[in-house]
Amino acid sequence: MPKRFSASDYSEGILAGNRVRLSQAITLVESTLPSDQELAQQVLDAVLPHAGRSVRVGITGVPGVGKSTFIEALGLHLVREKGHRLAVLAVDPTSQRSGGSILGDKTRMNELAAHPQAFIRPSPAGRSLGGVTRSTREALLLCEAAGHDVIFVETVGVGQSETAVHGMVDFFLLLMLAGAGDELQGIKKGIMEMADAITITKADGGNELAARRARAEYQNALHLFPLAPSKWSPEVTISSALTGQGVPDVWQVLEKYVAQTRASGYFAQRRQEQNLHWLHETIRQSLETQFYARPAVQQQLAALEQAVREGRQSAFGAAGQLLGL
Ligand SMILES: Nc1nc2c(ncn2[C@@H]2O[C@H](COP(=O)(O)OP(=O)(O)OP(=O)(O)O)[C@@H](O)[C@H]2O)c(=O)[nH]1
Ligand SMILES: [Mg+2]
Repeated sequence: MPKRFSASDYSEGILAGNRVRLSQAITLVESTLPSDQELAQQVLDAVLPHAGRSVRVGITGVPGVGKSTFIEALGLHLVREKGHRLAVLAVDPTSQRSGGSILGDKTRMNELAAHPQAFIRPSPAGRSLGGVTRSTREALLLCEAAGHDVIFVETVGVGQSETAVHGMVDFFLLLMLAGAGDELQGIKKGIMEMADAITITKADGGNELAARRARAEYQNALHLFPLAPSKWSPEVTISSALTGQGVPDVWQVLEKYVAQTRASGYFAQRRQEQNLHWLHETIRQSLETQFYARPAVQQQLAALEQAVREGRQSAFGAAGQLLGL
């Protein structure tokens, strides 16, 4: 039985930069036990005034595009050259792999994982998108309170998790491969529209020319999208995580974005909107959980489902009956 810490044990440890306590607190926010959740909320409330001072970056792209290798290269640049403190989190609700994608990938992030200014945390395994999104967002706040001033949130660019990640970050980076059609890359137009920057990966060896061509194509394609509320025109770069070429350029684009949107007020406004969205999302989720946990609902749900399936009762009527319980 692990020792049970108090809320202030956690919050003081986190604020002092204690990585073990940070990890334990993230485990706490990932827990679905009501007693853990209560404690987790106390910890979050205690550290919240110290959170928020970071740049939050979403990173997405189809499996194999080179996300892990790129995060290792850019991450090392940030901690070594720029003196940043980086945290890498993941939203990977589909992962059945032990501990999620990042852990299986740690071989690709060896040096970064071992760096004292970097903190890497895999996606909680076996949870719904809503559950993973909530705990990742809370983990992000804990990392900020621990002094991490750059947060990467990685997700695999194939499903709905991009929208969830987009809703918790300041800047959204899409990794693409040259020489493969969009269909091949499984990237939907909606995901391209969310991107503040695209980098064409693996621009090395015989691939460089194709990468330059792809860059021009994507830049043109992005110009066709209406200007985003940020008033920022997304930029396309090419990079190789293998040689390191073009990797710092991606960070320069981000710094330009942050400077521009901070000056315009959009940066702060977007965070406020995200907080509000999160308030309503939390209410919606807890109402739903409470509803399905009611004994009367649990007793009658199956029978009403059956009635709706067989057309004996309308969905609307059955829902009304359950909600009235
Ligand atoms: N030539 C070249 N190969 C690269 C580069 N970056 C990654 N790769 C290779 O591409 C493959 C996939 O890289 P990962 O970093 O694991 O890709 P990923 O997007 O994290 O993949 P998932 O975790 O499965 O979603 C590996 O074999 C890498 O060695 C690069 O810049 N140049
Ligand atoms: Mg990976």
